[in-house]
Amino acid sequence: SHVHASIVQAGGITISREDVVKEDDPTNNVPDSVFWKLGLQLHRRDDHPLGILKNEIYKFFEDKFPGKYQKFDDLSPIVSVTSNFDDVLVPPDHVSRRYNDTYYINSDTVLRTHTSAHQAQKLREGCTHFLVTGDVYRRDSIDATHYPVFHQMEGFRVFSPAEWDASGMDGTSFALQDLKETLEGLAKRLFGDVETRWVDTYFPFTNPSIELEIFFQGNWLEVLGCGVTEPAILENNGRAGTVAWAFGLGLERLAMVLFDIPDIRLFWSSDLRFTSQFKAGQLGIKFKPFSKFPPCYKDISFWISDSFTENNLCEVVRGIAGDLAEEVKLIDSFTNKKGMTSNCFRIAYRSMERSLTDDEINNLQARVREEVPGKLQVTLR
Ligand code: FA5
Ligand code: MG
Repeated sequence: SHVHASIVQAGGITISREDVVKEDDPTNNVPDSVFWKLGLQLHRRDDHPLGILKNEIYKFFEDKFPGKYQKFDDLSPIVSVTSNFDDVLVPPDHVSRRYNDTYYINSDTVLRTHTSAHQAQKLREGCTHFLVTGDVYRRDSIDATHYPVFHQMEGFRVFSPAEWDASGMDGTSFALQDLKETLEGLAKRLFGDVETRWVDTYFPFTNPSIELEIFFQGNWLEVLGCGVTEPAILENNGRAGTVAWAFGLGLERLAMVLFDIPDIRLFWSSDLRFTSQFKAGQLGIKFKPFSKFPPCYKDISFWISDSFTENNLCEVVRGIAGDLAEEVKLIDSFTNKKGMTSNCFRIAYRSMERSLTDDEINNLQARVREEVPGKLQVTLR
């Protein structure tokens, strides 16, 4: 149903479908549906919730440190494995590198899985204070808060020894304190008086590493990861002897809270009932859902093989149903006496914009049943 020519513009370059989707290349796992997202750059639309949020965060840093932070929001999402993983010290055997989790164009090139992919390059270019915003890509499950494409903003700040010496603190404690203050200030600016908490975590590229959670509608929601940059990253990229902090925040997560957006698929909607509710520069808007259309559930059961993964199933379902697939959920699993394991998945089909017909859903489910055995090496029951 695509009427455009098969090229997109992103990161100041023209990307053609042939460069990104290679169905007969086993080192490539990018589906057509993901290629079409490459040039959309939702974060660069001033009247889109993600663009409104990005601009507000820019303003926070501009007010606090006028002219200090360099801002980048048009770097190509196609990056080397080196930039995405090695440069930020992700170990060679780390799970995030697997074909099951990352979109590979070939064995050396990926769709960035986080904006941290640009840290080393920006340091080498001499940047010391910068914000990098962009679309990021991950193979993942399907539900209201997960989508294979989402958006992050990376923040990075380098301190020279003179800055922490004067405080009487060591460099790491000084950077950590500044990082926390900065991000608590940002949360206050975006949400007013909210309850926040810091949770210890692990990232290969920071130590210590922490996550910020916001108490929202009765739950703690993780909105960003951050920490004090591993010295090796600074040493390898021309900044030996300095200390830095870095953060990566999830724009959809923050925007869902800010604007009351209930489903992550809505960010991609071109339905005027969605897009017309947001205005450039206006943060106080609450999204009014148009009537919620009923979901339709279809189950599929099959005997799995060792190579089966839920992410691969989700990719097949997305490839066929696109954004009509709301959720894919394992509802039953058992192993028989012969050691064969059967899984039953429940697929929820629902449009955000209209009612689906029985025919339409039956047709989608029939295509899922047709493609699943061949693509996933499983046997339907
Ligand atoms: C990272 O991606 C790190 N690069 C963040 C970072 C940068 C840490 C710099 C330290 C220094 P993580 O995978 O947790 O971390 O993602 C960061 C944020 O992106 C999350 O807190 C969340 O807000 C958002 N996020 C992660 N996965 C998803 C998803 N599937 N859908 C929507 N938002 C997501
Ligand atoms: Mg996390």
